[in-house]
Amino acid sequence: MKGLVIRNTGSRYVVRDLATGEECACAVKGKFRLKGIRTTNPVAVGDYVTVSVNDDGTGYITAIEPRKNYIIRRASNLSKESHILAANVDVAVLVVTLLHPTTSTTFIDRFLATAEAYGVKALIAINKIDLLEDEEDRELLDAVAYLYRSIGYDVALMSAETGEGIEELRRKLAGKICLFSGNSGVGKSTLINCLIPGLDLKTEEISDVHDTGVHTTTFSEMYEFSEAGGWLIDTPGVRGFGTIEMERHEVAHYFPEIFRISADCRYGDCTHTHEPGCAVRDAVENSLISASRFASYLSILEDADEGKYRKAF
Ligand SMILES: Nc1nc2c(ncn2[C@@H]2O[C@H](COP(=O)(O)OP(=O)(O)OP(=O)(O)O)[C@@H](O)[C@H]2O)c(=O)[nH]1
Ligand SMILES: [Mg+2]
Ligand SMILES: [Zn+2]
Repeated sequence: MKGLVIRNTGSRYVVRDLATGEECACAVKGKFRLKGIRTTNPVAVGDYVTVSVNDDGTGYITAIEPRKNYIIRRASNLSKESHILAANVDVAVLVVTLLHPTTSTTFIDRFLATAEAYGVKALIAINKIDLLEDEEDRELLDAVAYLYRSIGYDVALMSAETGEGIEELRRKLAGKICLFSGNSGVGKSTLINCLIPGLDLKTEEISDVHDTGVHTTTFSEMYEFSEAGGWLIDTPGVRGFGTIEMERHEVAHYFPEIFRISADCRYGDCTHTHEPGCAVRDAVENSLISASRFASYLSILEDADEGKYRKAF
């Protein structure tokens, strides 16, 4: 049977038969590995697979179709193991909130850099705008939206609570396979419930004490969004976003605005940290590149250094 992996819990997978629409509980048979990367899950939600069905209706995944793309997250910066969030994604929707909880710019930038590295289009979905009542909060919203739009990212503003911006989001995602990712409590499952009436995914109020989500969604699952082939993938909230190992000189490639300006650096292999004649650091000083973006760039560069350190000792 040929099917689509729609759910992944630990080493168990649910595969939807593409011909009949029936679901089959599967395990993986044999070894599937991504070249050079250790992953916690060899098969991911969004994979097209071949299943050998047993007499009792369960099955074994025996082959994976070549992936159009996939997006990977390291469990933490020090972890060697990576987790494939999803495969064959058209849009990676990063759900962020400015308040309750507050998504850090480092988190946003690490996610965007990873999407760039894998060639996956990203959409920044700023949710819970109903909570931004003060003028100061509204100004912050404008500034964040302006920053990422000026780099070239698509930014959508919305409130799952009031419904504002939901129809626009629906239009942007129509007919596409969409991965929803972000910190716990930003409203990923709530948004998917808004977009697919009747779905009723579990959602939970964030913690008053910590002002963070309580990790309500515990596994990845994709839900049919429209008959035109649209799917929405809900995933568990993540704390940090460990990027995959990148070479030092590669990191700037995944920050489009830094990459564009780096053409004017004196040295072709400039890392924009200490070299003379660095156009990027000039641009940061003159506020042509945002200080928060540059800080995120440096934080990923540090990870790259750590990798080298580990390898050398
Ligand atoms: N005020 C307001 N609250 C919202 C909005 N969207 C979601 N919430 C609330 O935020 C809380 C967390 O929402 P969830 O959908 O469970 O968040 P999640 O991102 O799926 O969290 P995890 O599954 O833990 O990763 C719930 O109490 C929602 O009702 C919004 O636009 N405005
Ligand atoms: Mg959830
Ligand atoms: Zn430079």
